[in-house]
Order: sequence, then structure tokens, then C-alpha cells
Amino acid sequence: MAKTALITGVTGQDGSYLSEFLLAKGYEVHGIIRRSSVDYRERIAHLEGTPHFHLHYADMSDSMSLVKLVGKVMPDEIYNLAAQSHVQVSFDAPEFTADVDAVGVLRILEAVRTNHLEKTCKIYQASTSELYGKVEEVPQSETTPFHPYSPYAVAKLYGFWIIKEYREAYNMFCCSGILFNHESERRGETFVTRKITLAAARIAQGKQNCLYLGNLDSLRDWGYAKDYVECMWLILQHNTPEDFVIATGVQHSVREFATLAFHHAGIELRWEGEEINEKGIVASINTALAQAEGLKVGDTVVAVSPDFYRPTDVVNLLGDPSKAKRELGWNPQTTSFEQLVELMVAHDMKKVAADDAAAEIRKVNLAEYLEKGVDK
Ligand code: NAP
Ligand code: F7E
Repeated sequence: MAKTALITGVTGQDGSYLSEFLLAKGYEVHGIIRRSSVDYRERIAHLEGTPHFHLHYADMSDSMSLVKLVGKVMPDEIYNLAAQSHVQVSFDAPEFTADVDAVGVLRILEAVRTNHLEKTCKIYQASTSELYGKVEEVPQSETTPFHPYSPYAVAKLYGFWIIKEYREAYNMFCCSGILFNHESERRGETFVTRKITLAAARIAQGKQNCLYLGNLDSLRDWGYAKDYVECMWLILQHNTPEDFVIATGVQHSVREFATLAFHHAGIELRWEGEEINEKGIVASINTALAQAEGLKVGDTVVAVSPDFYRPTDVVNLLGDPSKAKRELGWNPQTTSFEQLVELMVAHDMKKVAADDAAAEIRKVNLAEYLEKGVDK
């Protein structure tokens, strides 16, 4: 019999890849969506209307909607990916972040218990390397002490502990994947990697002059989201419910990410100055397109803005994926850092060109409309 999975956060980066992964495994996939005044389902648009993929309205802040939905779907596995996932935003909306990212986890657990599914339904919780925060050791593993360093991380810490508590108190199969940063062509546009790859593509095509960033020294262990969703599934197929660190074991700075992204967009950078005065300057240009658009050697294309500094920043994340390798048979090096940056830039080079073409068509349509009064 096909298994049934319920995914919260199905419209997000990970939710979209996990849906594809589970559908390919023959699962019946149900996802939670919330109402929005604009279209936000871009990442799962290709799955809508396909058999075995079902969407339902519910919200992590609404217990009744979760209880009713879990009772209706009767899932074998729940993947709790829904969250206010932006660390910087959590400083601006800390209460909302706590409600969704902390109490939301409790609501899912109670929805399972209310429907008497605690013996049959396994739960995956999207935990995070942000729990290590102001890190107490490098690299970080399952035994490293937590030191959360943002409202987001504090909320996620509650999620981690309530999952552990229900595992021990009620003997439920619920686990946390402590995932380090994972990125992709579908990454939200305000996370640093995607912000950089989109800006590099725009600058190479003459659509943007300069990219403003915050802490360039920040170190991350960046992996590819498509590789990481497999681990979420593997964690629930393990014979005992346990928590796992999922990471590549390789670390790079924001500056290194930017240097490589611009390289793939045809622009070599050199760095000058320090801290707030640091700049990424064009050292050479290997693309006719950028030259044609007026970009010159010596132009400043990356600058630092204190707007992107955080009240407390997590600056040294490096994961030790030994347990996941050993016990789940997972390969943390499936996609390298170099491949990840290359594929994100290649995607965004095409996207920027296509957006431009679409904007041109809209301009022509608008001009025709204004001239002839014809609504296209
Ligand atoms: P994402 O792209 O920001 O997606 C977040 C998802 O949560 C979206 O589908 C969003 O729906 C949904 N959501 C937010 N608030 C909700 C609410 N009140 N009710 C229902 N749904 C709600 O995040 P992601 O990168 O895929 O990450 C997935 C999960 O892993 C998150 O829990 C994140 O905190 C965690 N995590 C991510 C990383 C990473 O590097 N990506 C690392 C560690 C942990 P809308 O589309 O409607 O906004
Ligand atoms: O920042 C620095 C910033 O926003 C990475 C989420 O998925 O991963 C993500 O959280 C680093 C930070 O991701 C800019 O200060 C510099 O040190 O891409 P980010 P994050 O905060 O690591 C974890 C594991 C999660 O769980 C989260 O859900 O880059 N940085 N300049 C910048 N960051 C941003 N966003 N924008 C900048 O301009």
C-alpha cells in the first residue's frame, strides 16, 4: 500500500523538493498551504493537478485546522517544514516566529495525539544548525551544546526539545534533522546565496549596478537542498527515532561565495578595504555581455551596508555529518560547493534574461493598449 505523507511548508524550497522526492517513491503526498493575496505557489506549480498530490488550507498558528487535517489525511509520515525561516526577519517579528516555529511544532504533535495516531504516524521536524548559534565547538555534531543566538533559533530550540520530549514521554517516532544551510535555484531571494547569484546575473546583464551585503566574513556549511530532502526521508526510515546532523563538512565565507558566483557570471572580483569599507571590485571581465552593458574594470560591484548586519550573528557553522553517513548511508558530498554555486548562477543568468524578455513583452502590450485600447 502506498504510504501517505503530510508536508507542512510544501510551498517552500525544501517542501517542493521533498514533494517531488516522495511522489517519485510512490507516496500519496498532502501539503498545507495558506491563503495569500498573490500567487506564491511557483515552486510547486508543476505538481499541481498531478495525481497523488493534494493541497489543503491550514495554518501552523491554527490548532483546529491542523487537528482536522491530520484526522482527514491520516498520514503515515509528517514532515514539519513550515516556519518563518528568515533569521533576520525573526528580529523584526519575534512573536510570530515563536508562534509558528515553536508552538507550531507542539500543535502538530498534539494533532497527532488527538487523532490517536501516535503509534503509527512518524514525524520529522526541520531543525537547524542555528541551534549552535554562538558556537561552543567547531565542527558541530549531535553532541555539541546548543547556544541559540536569534529569536528564530530560540523558537527552533523549543521545537527540538518538544520533539524529544514527546518521543520519550509518549514513545512517539519523532525526530529532528539538524540541517545546516542548504541552497538551490529555488532558494528564497533574500537569503544570502540567492541574493548573490541573482545580483551577479543582473550585474553581468547590466540590470543592477551594485550588490549590498552585510557580514562578508560569516562562515557557512552550504549544501544542495535537493540532496538534503533525501535525508529527511532516510531519518524516518531508520529503525529507531533519532536526531541527525545533516551537513557537507566543508565551510566557506560569504565573500568566497560571492567571488565564485561572480566568476560564473563572467566577472572576476578583487577585494579592497575592511569591514564596513570593504568592496568587491571588477578585476577582469570575461563576458562580452557585461562589457556591452558598460561594466568596466575598476567598477565597485559589491559593497557593505550595515542594514544587513544582525543584532547577533552566527558566524562559524561547520557540520560533522559522520553519524548520517554511518547510520543512514547518506553521501554529504553528492553536490560540491563549486557545483552548487555554478548551478545557481546558471539558473539565475537564464532567469534574469527571461524576466527581461517578459518585461519587454509587457511593455509592448502596455504600449499597444495605451495606443489602441486593446486589452491583451
Ligand atoms: P522556506 O522556503 O522559507 O519555506 C517555509 C515554508 O513554511 C513555506 O511553505 C511557508 O509558506 C511555510 N509557512 C510559514 N509560516 C506558515 C504558517 N503560519 N502556516 C503554514 N505554513 C507556513 O524554508 P525552507 O528553506 O524550505 O526550509 C524548510 C524548513 O527547514 C524550515 O522550517 C526552516 O526553518 C528549516 N531549515 C532550513 C534550512 C535551510 O538552509 N534552508 C536549514 C535548516 C533548517 P508560504 O509559502 O505560504 O510562506
Ligand atoms: O545568512 C550573512 C548573514 O540569511 C547567512 C535559514 O535557512 O540557514 C538560513 O539562515 C549568513 C549570515 O541564512 C547578508 O549575516 C551577509 O551570517 O543566508 P542567510 P542563515 O541566517 O544562515 C539556517 C540553517 C536556517 O535554519 C534558516 O532557516 O550570511 N549575510 N550579508 C547576509 N545574509 C542575508 N540574508 N543577506 C545579506 O545581505
